[in-house]
Amino acid sequence: MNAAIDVFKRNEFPGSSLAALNAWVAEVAALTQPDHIHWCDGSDAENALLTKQMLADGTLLPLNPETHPHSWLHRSSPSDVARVEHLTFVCTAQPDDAGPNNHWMAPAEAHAKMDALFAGCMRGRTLYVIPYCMGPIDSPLSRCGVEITDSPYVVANMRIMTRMGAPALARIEREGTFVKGLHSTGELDPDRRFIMHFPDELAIKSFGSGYGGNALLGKKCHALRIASHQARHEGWLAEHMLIVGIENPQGETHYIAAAFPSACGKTNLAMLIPPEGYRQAGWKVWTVGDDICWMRPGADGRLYAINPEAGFFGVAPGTSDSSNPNALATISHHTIFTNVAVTDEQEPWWEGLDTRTPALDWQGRKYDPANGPAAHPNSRFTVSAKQCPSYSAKAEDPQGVPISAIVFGGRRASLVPLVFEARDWTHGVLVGAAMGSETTAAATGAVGVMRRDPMAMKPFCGYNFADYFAHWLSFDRAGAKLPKIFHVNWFRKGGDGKFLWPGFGENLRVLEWMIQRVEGKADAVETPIGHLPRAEDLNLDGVALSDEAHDLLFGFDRAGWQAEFAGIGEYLQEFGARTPQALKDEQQRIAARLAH
Ligand code: SAT
Ligand code: MN
Repeated sequence: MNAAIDVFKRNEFPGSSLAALNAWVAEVAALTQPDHIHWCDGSDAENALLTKQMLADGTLLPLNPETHPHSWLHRSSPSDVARVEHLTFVCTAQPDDAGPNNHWMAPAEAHAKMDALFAGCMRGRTLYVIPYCMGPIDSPLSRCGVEITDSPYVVANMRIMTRMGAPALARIEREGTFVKGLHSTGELDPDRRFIMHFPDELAIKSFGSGYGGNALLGKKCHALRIASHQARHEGWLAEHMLIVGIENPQGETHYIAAAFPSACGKTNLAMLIPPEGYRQAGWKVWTVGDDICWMRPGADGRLYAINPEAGFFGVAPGTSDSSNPNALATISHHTIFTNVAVTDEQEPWWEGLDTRTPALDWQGRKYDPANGPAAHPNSRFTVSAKQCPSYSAKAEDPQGVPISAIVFGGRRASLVPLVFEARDWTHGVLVGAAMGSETTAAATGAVGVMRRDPMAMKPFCGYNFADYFAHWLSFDRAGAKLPKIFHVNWFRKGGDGKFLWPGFGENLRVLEWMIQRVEGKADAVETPIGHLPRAEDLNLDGVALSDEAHDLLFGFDRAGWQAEFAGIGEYLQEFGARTPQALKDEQQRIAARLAH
């Protein structure tokens, strides 16, 4: 079939956005030479047909239809299991606009490199056109995009993760602009794999990977890297944050947005189940989002947030009935599992789920502990947010939810206490900019190495961090009613190398303290690094903490923080003269206070 013939979705008036879309699809088809072109409408019938096709060719494997109805397993290429930060580029005219936090390539060079890879790459394949909307379809905060891909697995995932299909296409037609994402799995060759972003053109080109963050272009590529660039110019924030609503026994709900690096428990915190005592007292937790948050100031000066995604692409290992029963309920049907193990009964399995021994590992080999974990440490589930028992009705509100508190956090085995509060917005921005965390399996490379990960955006900020910090600072202006900013560390370890804080549902105790601080009802101790609670300021009923845990979780180690602040000062220097003076001043003020 000649691809050029059926390229056109509809006859269009020249100059309309659908004309632009048609022209782009025609251009891509001419370059990539697909056998077929399919415009995705997002319907059930379309999804059923694609699923059938993927089951037939082995892209998807059936799971136990009794225990996991309409759920499938996908095994990726073993060399394609995580984001590839070293192959991810931001292509701005000036390298300084991408900043030292990004890999940079000149746009013309990047286009030439990518177009050479895309040339003819869809021969024998179908080109899918996926119109999608990030955010509720009728929200002024939402933004649309179109992903072109040759992967039906990507189509199936995008259908879960975004509002995909006909309504998105209608909005694109109305609005006139959309982000263009071009993706091909190519031959999945790690040496011919690149993820390129062109913020000035609102364009993405991704080749050689089928993995989530590299291939589901609505997610990190659009909703963070491109959106952060748009947000800077339009006065809003695109952040790597979960959004959770905490309802107190009086029925008042505070919404909290929290930034943690990948695989540090965002999904668990977003779906938290209150400890027994809290449940009995009437506390409830509502999930708005688990990974990405778009926020903008409302007419009342508060920040209003939407979750641009429609589903969860969550880490499977560690998800269990005790760590996250809501997630387990969510993924009990209509779920795509990627790189998990399976039991004899064809049920999906991963480390930490239960005590069964799996039959096959994530590569489909007979399970042998000598080969390492049965499920890949970055194995994932893709599932609609609507299946989550704690999904908030407000998640679909076009106006978004008002944010009372922003939380930053990382994996820090030492030094960093359980929680502290920033004195004001500028201090809070420094707390976010100085965030550090030990690396996880969500990206290729060494695991467990401490690195600076400002606002958990190191892999995702589409422009120079110095400008990003300045953008954050700019929200502190007349009339603003900004959230309080906190820092948490669920991962502090004791002398025996074990975690000191029980985490999971118990984290609500820390969130309650934050809410009380927002309401002006809780005490704290003033230290150079911010306001720390004493143990007695938190409700710790029913939590057994050792003396060591008390000391380390609620303590302030002046000498340790002196060294930390020296490191933060050096880190800010990396951004040179572009670093906002207000941030440098704040760092120096605290360093000086720490010195005596
Ligand atoms: O791979 S994703 O970017 O989609 C998930 C993550 O690392 O946060
Ligand atoms: Mn993430």
